[in-house]
Amino acid sequence: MSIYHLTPSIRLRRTPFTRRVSNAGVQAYTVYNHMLLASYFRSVEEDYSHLKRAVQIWDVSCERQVELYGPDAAKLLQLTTPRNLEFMHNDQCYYIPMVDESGYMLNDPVAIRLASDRFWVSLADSDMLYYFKGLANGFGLNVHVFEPDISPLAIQGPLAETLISNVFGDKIRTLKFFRHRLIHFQDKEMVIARSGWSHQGGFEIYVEGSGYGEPLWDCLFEAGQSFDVRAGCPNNIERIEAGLLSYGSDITTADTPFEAGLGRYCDLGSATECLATKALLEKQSPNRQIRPIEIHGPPLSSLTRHWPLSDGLGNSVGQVSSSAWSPDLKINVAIGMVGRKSWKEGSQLLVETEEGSREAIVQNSFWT
Ligand code: THG
Repeated sequence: MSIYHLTPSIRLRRTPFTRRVSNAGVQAYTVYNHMLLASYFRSVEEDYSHLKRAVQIWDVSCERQVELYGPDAAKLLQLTTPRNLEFMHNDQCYYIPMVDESGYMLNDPVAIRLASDRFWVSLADSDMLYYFKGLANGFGLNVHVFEPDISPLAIQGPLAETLISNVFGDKIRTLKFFRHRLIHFQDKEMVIARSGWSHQGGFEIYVEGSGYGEPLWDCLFEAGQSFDVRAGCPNNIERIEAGLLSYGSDITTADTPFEAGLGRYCDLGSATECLATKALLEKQSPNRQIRPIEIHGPPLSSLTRHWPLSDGLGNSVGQVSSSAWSPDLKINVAIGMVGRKSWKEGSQLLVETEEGSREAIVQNSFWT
């Protein structure tokens, strides 16, 4: 891939942590929700090993929030997702497939319920603010839809809980996965959730405004010194091992939640208010689905276009959308969309990479 330089402008929004990320030695960025997101600090491999043994602080401000606030907030959100929100608690987060009226994926955000009439939708990489505004207006709903000034900061890694309890007290250890509560930092209340885009454990703090970004960052680094805390970012190797899907890469508007392997988040019997429920009833047995794939041979470089998958007879059976060399597993781990005839565990396929043809084996489950 060529190296490009970025021309700064107001459109390329800063975050409350931009200066700290830059001083921490970020080496490459990707673009996410029209913002910069660090993609590695030392190397993807070094960041990976560190993430799996210590604790990292991630500026994930690009996980933009859409706030839905008002009597029809829950109704509006339910229009967009086949996951039943009826029994969601006010301290709960849900990973939700978000779909259009035909059941095609528009986003796969984390929804945070703050009150019975108030949600944040913590977006993956697509512009859902306008979609929500359109639906709210079209349906004449009584709800405010806007982008609040919230910048998530993730604390991820096996030592994340130790670090967070050192700063905010031992009680935080009782916070359950995908639950949130309020913490106090200086004179400010902040929402903290046990969540994050890794399988190493950790938290996300939803930082409001820009005034507390650097003090909070500095406080976490001071407290984490003895745990070898480092600046980090979502790690492509770790997230493929964990099977965390990336919207825009592994899932697009061409896919249904069932094809994306997110059928467990579809409650078609109860989420009847979702615009796509009827359409999805017809799409429950897809002809292709996301699969973990091991690619044989030496480390492959990152993919810059889809890698076609074929069976032994030369028939096209799908494509690989993400791939990385796993230093721990010593294999190339990958995510692909695979046709029904070829998707069973152990299925031997051929993948066409930039570095030639390789043998690829469909796995039963992701690696963590
Ligand atoms: N945190 C927050 N916002 C986000 C992300 C996040 N927005 C963008 C992106 N990540 C959205 N995508 C995902 C994908 C997977 C998960 C979270 C967000 C995730 N999945 C759990 C898993 O697969 O193990 C399961 C969650 C569940 O079952 O409820 O965590 O990371 N704020």
